[in-house]
Amino acid sequence: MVVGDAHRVFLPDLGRDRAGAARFRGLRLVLSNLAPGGLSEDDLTDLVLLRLDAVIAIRVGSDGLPETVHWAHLLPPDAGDVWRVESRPSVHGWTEDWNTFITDLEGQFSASARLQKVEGRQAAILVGITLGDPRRARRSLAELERLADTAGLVVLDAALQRRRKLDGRTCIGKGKLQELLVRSMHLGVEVLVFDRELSPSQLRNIATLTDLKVLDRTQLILDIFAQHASSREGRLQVELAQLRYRMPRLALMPTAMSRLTGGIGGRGPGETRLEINRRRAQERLTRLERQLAKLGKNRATRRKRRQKANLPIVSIVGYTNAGKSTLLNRLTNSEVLAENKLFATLDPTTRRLRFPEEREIIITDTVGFIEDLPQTLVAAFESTLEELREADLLLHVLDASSPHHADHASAVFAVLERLGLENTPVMTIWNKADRVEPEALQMLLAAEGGHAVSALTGEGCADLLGTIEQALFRADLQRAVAQ
Ligand SMILES: Nc1nc2c(ncn2[C@@H]2O[C@H](COP(=O)(O)OP(=O)(O)OP(=O)(O)O)[C@@H](O)[C@H]2O)c(=O)[nH]1
Ligand SMILES: [Mg+2]
Repeated sequence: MVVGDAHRVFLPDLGRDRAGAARFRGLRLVLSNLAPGGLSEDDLTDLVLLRLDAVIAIRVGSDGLPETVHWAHLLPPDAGDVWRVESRPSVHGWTEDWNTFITDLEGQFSASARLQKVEGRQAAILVGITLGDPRRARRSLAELERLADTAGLVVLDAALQRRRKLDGRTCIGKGKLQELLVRSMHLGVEVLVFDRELSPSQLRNIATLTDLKVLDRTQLILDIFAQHASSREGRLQVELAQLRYRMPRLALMPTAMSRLTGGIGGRGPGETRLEINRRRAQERLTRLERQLAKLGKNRATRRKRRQKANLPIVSIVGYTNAGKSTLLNRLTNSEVLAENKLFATLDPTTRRLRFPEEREIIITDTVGFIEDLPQTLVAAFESTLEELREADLLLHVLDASSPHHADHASAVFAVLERLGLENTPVMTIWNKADRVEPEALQMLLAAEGGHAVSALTGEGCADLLGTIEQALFRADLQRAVAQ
């Protein structure tokens, strides 16, 4: 029982009982309505956001006696509408069996949710919000789907909202949020994934309003990194990035942390304890930074040794999934893990490559780049990426078969610039040539320059080696002449 005034009632926190994806709360909200008219906008919002069985407003006349009744309940997926509002002239003579009615309705919700269910994987809806170019937003959303899939989610729907400005509290508007919640009930979805980084308070507000697990693009990428990190340094780096992401959010999520942690978005490499409190988090952060600084020193020592050996260094860079590891394998006859997954490679791999005439070079493969690579990750991976500074030549691998290669290239150049590598020579490699029509490939090469190869079939790779050798040792020759 809650008492409000003629304008509004504040409902208490209803707890999280029964908050299964396709279930109602098991609560009906019965209001005495002093104002004329039926259900208000707020009443319908409560119906959706609180997943109430029904909202029932009984109009109270000036004599204090009950008059007309309006009530609303949610509708199953194929109904075409989100809710139905009904009314009758009086509370008396009401014979419907509410329990049967709600059980039936819930049955229809969970039947449609079950249809979509994939065993052992959490279902998600993707949410894109764009202020500008909807094409870019759609492409980014498609990429988010691949990220979600790599992280182990099943994507059942995606929504893109175009707005003039972001809603400070929840990023998207309240109406859209309601729509998403009903959709998630219809589909049995437990996770919303936002295609941008949410501020700590936005994250909290959306999670509190919807009772769904809320992830953003950054968390998803961090999660994939956490799953793929295998070296000690890589694991520490990911943990550092995760902690830096979570620290400002921990303060705002004292009780709701359970929704932030656990499952996807909450997996950490190694021994990360995600339920740690803020003080412990700060201690852990300091320790991680110290450990990483030490490992960074070792790395620098190794690098010096390599420099002493005076071997030229070639680093392979490029967008994630462009085929960098496959190319390294092809060029050096080795077997670095290459997979049709985003961020399959996290730890840099170094191989020696011997040309005829006893010329030797070092060739390294690194973590792939992506648009909007989270700042916390770039910072945490600094020592790994620092290796790129030693490179005499960068091989920029592009997926020639991707319709988005131009955008991928700009994302890669943006990261290279951020790392201060704009002066290192770059050789453009158009990979996956086997998947492109020869004429299209010719046009691409004529317009953009570079070398076409297929790391998979080996086509063009021998030529590429020759070009690399020339580029490196001709430079050597020039240096010798200059001295
Ligand atoms: N058709 C075709 N597929 C290729 C080629 N090169 C790589 N692939 C495939 O593309 C996918 C990604 O290859 P990887 O070598 O793992 O790509 P990567 O750039 O190292 O990716 P990350 O480490 O995840 O950033 C794999 O499924 C490869 O088999 C190619 O030349 N042709
Ligand atoms: Mg790789």
